[in-house]
Amino acid sequence: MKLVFSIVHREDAPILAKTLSQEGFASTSLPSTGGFLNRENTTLLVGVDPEKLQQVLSVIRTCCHHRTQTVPASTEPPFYPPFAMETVVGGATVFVVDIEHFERI
Ligand code: 2BA
Repeated sequence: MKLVFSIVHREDAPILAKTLSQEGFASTSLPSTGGFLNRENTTLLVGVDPEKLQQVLSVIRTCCHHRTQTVPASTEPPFYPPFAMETVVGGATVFVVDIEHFERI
């Protein structure tokens, strides 16, 4: 089994979870926060058989979109620039790991 961690925009998370469910995939949504922008996002966990991994990735590609977000200006080093600027966020940041053991108890 594989475990897909997918960090997505909050606005994309509900339709992603719904579409995954409609296609027969279970998922768990966790509230999360990006370390750079310090904005809330959502991390979806999806346990999936290896042969269905590409189907899950395809759903993520379909449901998650790029957005341009403003990085606020700050005088506090080292994180933000001294002037506001824009950065592109998403569609999704995806990590796939091998699961050694899985069971439902
Ligand atoms: P944030 O950390 O808030 O990052 C939001 C966006 O800011 C990133 O979009 C990227 O375009 C930009 N960014 C991030 N760190 C930067 C830096 N040090 N300098 C300049 N620009 C920077 P995405 O790459 O699409 O990432 C979206 C969210 O996915 C991230 O939100 C974070 O929550 C997660 N993420 C991305 N890469 C990750 C990684 N290697 N490990 C863990 N989480 C990650």
